[in-house]
Amino acid sequence: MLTIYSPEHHRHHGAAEFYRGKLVPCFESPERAEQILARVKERGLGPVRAPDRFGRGPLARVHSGDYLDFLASAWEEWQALGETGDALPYAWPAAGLRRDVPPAHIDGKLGFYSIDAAVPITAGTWDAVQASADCALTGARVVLEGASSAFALCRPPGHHAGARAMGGFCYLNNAAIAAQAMRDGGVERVAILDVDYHHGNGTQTIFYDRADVFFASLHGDPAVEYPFFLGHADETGAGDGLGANLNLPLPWGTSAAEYLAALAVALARIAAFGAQALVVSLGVDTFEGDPISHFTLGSDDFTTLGRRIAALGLPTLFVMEGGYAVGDIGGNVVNVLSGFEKP
Ligand code: Q9C
Ligand code: ZN
Repeated sequence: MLTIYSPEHHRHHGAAEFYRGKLVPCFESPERAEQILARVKERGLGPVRAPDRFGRGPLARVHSGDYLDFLASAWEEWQALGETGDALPYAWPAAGLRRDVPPAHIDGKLGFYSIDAAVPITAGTWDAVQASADCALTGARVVLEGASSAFALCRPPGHHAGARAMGGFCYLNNAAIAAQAMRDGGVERVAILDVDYHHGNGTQTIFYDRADVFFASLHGDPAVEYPFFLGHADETGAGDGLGANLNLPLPWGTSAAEYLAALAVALARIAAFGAQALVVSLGVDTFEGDPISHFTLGSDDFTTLGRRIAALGLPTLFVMEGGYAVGDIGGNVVNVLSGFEKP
């Protein structure tokens, strides 16, 4: 399987995120991508190439223009304040506040365009997130051209980013951008399977009222888990998209057997939808050793996960999302991908 990787990800390196009353070191680190790349090479998954550049066009198919403008200019505006650390939001237009008047000050913009304070913006963040999206778009192109699969080694991740909001370590929604590129490339029905531990709130929201992109997600129950405010089982889509959204929230402590049973439900629905291509939001933070998550999958279970996904028989693009057990992340990711290739 081809891996698409860009070293530009190093240019995004947040120092800290706000968590439980203090600033803590970012869990989402450059080391994550390096560990995955090292295991891809060590285990001979296949060739590794750099992404093509796609520019703003395909990003604007998913994200609003004002949001892209914000991301492009945020660091410069932040620096004009004379700050030396990372930009981080601290005030949000939550219930009862106005969303119809975009703020002019960068402090206001940071909150207006985010859902939490786990999204530091550094000097190279915009370049890194564009390169990450380019990895996903290159993967989509390769699959459109006939490859049976590809792995976009995206960093930063994307599935918490909405059409006009960053959050949860995510800035551009790589999986959504890739799925939309497949649609624009002529694939009539695309499915997105999100196996990251956290609900893919951004992806769900982007496609919620559409019948052409099916979204299925297995994740920690939002009653007790980030992102808390989306991902419940009764969210089934709206308008034309009614029935094209499937959430399978699972409790803390979910075992591999319970997880794979839920996966079978998601895969059956994707098959029934009649998907012609699949995008997998591949998070391995379902791992038993993950420092911020509460499922108990072992490393071998990721091989089974890959095999079960392969049984759909669809052209498949894997897009890297979360996973924070840095010592095990690479092995777990390559287990999924090699399980997919050798069912
Ligand atoms: N500091 C992804 O896996 N904060 N994002 C959780 C731990 C947000 C996870 C608290 C977690 C976001 C792509
Ligand atoms: Zn996650």
